[in-house]
Amino acid sequence: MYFNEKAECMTKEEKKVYQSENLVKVVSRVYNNVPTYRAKMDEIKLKPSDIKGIDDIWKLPFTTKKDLRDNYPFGMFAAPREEIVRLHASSGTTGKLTVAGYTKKDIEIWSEGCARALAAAGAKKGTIIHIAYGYGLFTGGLGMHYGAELLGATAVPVSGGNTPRQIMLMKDFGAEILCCTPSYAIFLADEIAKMGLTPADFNLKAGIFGAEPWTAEMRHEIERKLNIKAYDIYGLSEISGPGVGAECEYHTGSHINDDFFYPEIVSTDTLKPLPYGERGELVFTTLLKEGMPLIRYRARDITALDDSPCPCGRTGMRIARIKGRSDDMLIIRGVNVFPSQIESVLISCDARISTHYHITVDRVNNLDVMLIEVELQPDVAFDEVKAVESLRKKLEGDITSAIGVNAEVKIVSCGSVRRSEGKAVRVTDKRNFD
Ligand code: DLL
Repeated sequence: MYFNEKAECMTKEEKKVYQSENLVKVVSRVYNNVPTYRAKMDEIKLKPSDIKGIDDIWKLPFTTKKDLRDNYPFGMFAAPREEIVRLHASSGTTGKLTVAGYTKKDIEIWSEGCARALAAAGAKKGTIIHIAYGYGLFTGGLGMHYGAELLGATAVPVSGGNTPRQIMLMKDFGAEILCCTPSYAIFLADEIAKMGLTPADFNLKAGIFGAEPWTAEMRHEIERKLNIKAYDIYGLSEISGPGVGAECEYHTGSHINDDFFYPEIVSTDTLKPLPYGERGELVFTTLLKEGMPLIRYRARDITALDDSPCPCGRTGMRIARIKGRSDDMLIIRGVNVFPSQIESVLISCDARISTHYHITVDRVNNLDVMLIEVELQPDVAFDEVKAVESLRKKLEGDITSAIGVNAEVKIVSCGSVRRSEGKAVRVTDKRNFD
């Protein structure tokens, strides 16, 4: 089922014209309103009038998270401050967050992306949508919420946490579609089983899962345990949030809403565009956004593009399941975490703590767990058990409040964190997303 058949099934020719017209507009918008873009374009002597259509997109400079950080908080906005009706934010590489600002029209576009995803998973007017993505600065909850309302469905804004209450509400309200991270879906399914309930006690038909990488095996596990159809949804806050792309019933990859967000794949080495089918880094240009339009934003997600026809009739270019990232960002229980954020906490927490640390991420009982092993400074006595224990507790607390995810901290003796001769290897990720 489509939300907007005309847009979702535009012919390739129609789409090219539409994308070209909007690219020309957005380039002139950022050139005239965002000093960073003007400087980047002036530097390579590129004028907005050099961009005549979508085929010229490769001429434009890239945008990175660093640009957003350097312009924190509002320097990338291309609309007057008072036109911004919403702010969201996700983790940055340092203590500062990556900010996104939306005008009313941006919220409409984003909501439509989410409404398209919901409709593709079978939602329609009145469908009860249980939204267990977090509400707040994270885009998951509010994105799906606005999408559900735009569709005329019934949104249940449960947000994250309190699993027994989630299960009770899903059952009592007769939720038909579940929206949450795939790892939380498995956790929910296991808790449901522990409570002695079965899928027959629920009215669930489908789930829309994203915000973190997941595998075909996880899909099968969710589908089997909850007796639903599981759909992938992709997105990132810088570009809008969930609904940048989503799967249809054929599960042939996520259809990107490429009338809103133009995707490219570039080589991680040369940054040159790669042909369809080749794996590289995903790059997006927002074609319609007003608040914070981004040109050739490096999403850092590794995937490939597929423009072959899909039996569903949608013409949105598809991306293969995300296999990894070209930076060191980890996604732990749906929360983006950079090792550099953890390092900042270690440095600021207590002078007795060194910066020799190692992070191990694993999945235990279908939930992500993070262990941080850290050494004390060489001149600090390790044998005062009480002092070490209180330091450990303080670190755990500081990490939770800084990154929003619990970690187990282990204070280890000096020299026990493996040293590297080249770049320090800070992270071991034992989860397997292949
Ligand atoms: O995770 C938006 C979102 C919310 C998407 C709910 C889907 C559902 P950020 O917090 O900015 O935004 O994180 C964006 O998460 O660059 C990917 O690395 C990862 N990611 C998002 N969706 C998927 C997915 C939201 N379906 C970052 N598969 C992205 C794999 C995903 N990775």
